[in-house]
Amino acid sequence: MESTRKHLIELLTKQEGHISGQQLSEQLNISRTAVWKHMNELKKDGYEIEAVQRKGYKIHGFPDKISENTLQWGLETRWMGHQLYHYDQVESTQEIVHQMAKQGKPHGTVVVADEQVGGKGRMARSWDSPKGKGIWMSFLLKPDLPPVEAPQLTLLAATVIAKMIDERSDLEPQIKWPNDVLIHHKKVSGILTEMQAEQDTIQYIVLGIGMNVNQEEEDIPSDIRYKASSFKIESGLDWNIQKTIQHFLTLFESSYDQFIRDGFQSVKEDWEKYGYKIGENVTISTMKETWEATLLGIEPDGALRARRKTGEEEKLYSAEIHWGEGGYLA
Ligand code: BTX
Repeated sequence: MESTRKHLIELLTKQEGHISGQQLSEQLNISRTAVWKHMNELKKDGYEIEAVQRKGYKIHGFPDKISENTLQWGLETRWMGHQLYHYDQVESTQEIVHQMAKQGKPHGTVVVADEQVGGKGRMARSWDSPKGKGIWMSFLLKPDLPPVEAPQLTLLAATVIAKMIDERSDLEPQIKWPNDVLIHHKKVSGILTEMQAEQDTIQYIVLGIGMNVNQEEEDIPSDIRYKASSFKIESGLDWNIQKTIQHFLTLFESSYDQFIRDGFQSVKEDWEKYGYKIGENVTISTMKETWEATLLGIEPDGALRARRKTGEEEKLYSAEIHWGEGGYLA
């Protein structure tokens, strides 16, 4: 959001009574006409602002509606979401962030949409993203890491989502390797990490997060209802989407900074706290074979560690895991 508008909301919020156009114009160092124009923009975003002649302006209500303004107001991050864009409807927030990366937008740029009509999952799968019901968001990251370490960011994002759900509710989120967040065995969130790299350097990463927040049972497509759910269905409560996004961005920023500073170890510990079916038996399919295994955890580099019936331990970077009873196959 434009910093003037952010400052304007701050001034209106701090003021007990009315604040005059003159005072605002002086404090913001803009003309009174500019103050008036900003007020109109805020009203369009759903802020309830009263204007009384000779007294000035007073704020009565904050919008429910998500917008760049409402998302940035109260967002206390150092870099995450300082450039933040909101759209009512898009094909996919991933594509928008890819374009932004090419235009040279900075690390931490965030794009949020109310609805996606071409939401993408991994391997050309689709991601259902109904209007106003969830968080459909992608962001641009420019980490100074070798490309082989990029998948660790997917695990990091999953950990942050699980932590956020844990902090905001009584739910017990779990992470299904590598990238699904589950509640009561059902998928409530998915992550799509796309990378542009050149030999040994990551040019940029577009990290896409889908969170099913306020869908009711009937909002979930019937063919995936058996394996997909939402925070609302599982908690019985309506979630504030704006606050949930802000909470996520704040947690993500601090976990990301810690990861860049200290390496994957901190992520690994958190991940294992939420790891789904760790210690349990599953069936694993790789390109070569299908075998019975016990999931052991993740490796210091984020690979999945599993033990064969024969006792041999394996490190997996990509595999289909058949989760058996109570679980499902992506
Ligand atoms: P995935 O390939 O792990 O999961 C996709 C599969 O999950 C689908 O084939 C379907 O079975 C199921 N599915 C589809 N929609 C949903 C849903 N809303 N909830 C639960 N299960 C579903 C996961 O891919 C990665 C998803 C990333 C989505 C974000 S949203 C913002 C960004 N923009 C975009 O286009 N994608 C990302």
